[in-house]
Amino acid sequence: MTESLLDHYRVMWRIRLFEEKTRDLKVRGDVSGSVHLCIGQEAIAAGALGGLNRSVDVVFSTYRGHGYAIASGSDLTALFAEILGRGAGLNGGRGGSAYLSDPDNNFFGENSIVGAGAPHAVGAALAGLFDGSNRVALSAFGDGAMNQGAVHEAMNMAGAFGLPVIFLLENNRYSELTPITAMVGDVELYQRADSYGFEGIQIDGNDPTVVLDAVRSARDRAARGGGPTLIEAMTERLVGHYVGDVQQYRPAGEIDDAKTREPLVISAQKLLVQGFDDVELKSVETQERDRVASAASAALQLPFADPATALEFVYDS
Ligand SMILES: Cc1ncc(C[n+]2csc(CCOP(=O)(O)OP(=O)(O)O)c2C)c(N)n1
Ligand SMILES: [Mg+2]
Repeated sequence: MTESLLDHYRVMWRIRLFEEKTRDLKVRGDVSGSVHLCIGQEAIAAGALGGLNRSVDVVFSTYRGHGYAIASGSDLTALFAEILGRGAGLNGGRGGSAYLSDPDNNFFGENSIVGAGAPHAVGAALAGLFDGSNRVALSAFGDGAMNQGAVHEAMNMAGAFGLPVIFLLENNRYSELTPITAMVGDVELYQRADSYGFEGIQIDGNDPTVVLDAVRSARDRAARGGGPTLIEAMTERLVGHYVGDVQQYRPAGEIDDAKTREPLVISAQKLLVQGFDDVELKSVETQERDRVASAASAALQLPFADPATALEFVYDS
């Protein structure tokens, strides 16, 4: 269980350092395809997983989803190996950065098609009503995805059928290079839940405890037959949309300002108030740094996936 703030702090460092290492690997040319990092948004995945019933609930994320795999308990070496295209990767080197999945840990994966995870989550929740699992499905997606038809259809169906789904909106206020203010007439996105007939709330997505509490109560409601919830978690992306995005479109000072209230800063401040000291907090970071570094080194030693197997698992009708 990832429930105490110290647990969250550790998982958020693991995600942050994994992302920084992945960025380094991408920059030096070891990773094929585009890479979208969740630096600054770690509290959402870390907190959300703590609010679920991990033995039955299932999670769907976007291409910015390494944090969900890590918070779900995926093996770090297998994750790096997947991103590096190695045969021993989590998905045999076929998925890469944007299509990780780990069904053994109930992480049903990333998806590079904006908004495509939401109908999948609705399907998983609907199936759970028939297979006796009583699972709740969590679908995480961005503010830009709120304008996709698939997300509208998913929310409409979940509301109409009262399905056990948690729609977790990671609002970092940008869709690629476009601010949310340029894309919608009303930026209070959580209010859209009203029109689907279920509750919508807006929370601080940089505080893992707040995220955990919101997900846990949405989960309780869903499990009681109370239907879906839309949780709008406000956050900030501290890096570009993809590795290589130079971000000319961001106003001067915006990122520096965001760094004063980012998840690791907020949690460290709270832990100090709870009585932990700087040495204890630094040792969490150091342990996670060692863990991430050794996982990356181990993955880099592994052989690349065999191109001759590329068509395995591909459906041919
Ligand atoms: C259906 C579809 N349309 C467009 C794209 C191109 N695209 C990739 S990421 C992205 C931005 C999505 O923004 P948001 O939903 O806010 O998520 P964020 O990247 O901020 O996490 C877009 C438009 C895509 N991948 N899929
Ligand atoms: Mg966004």
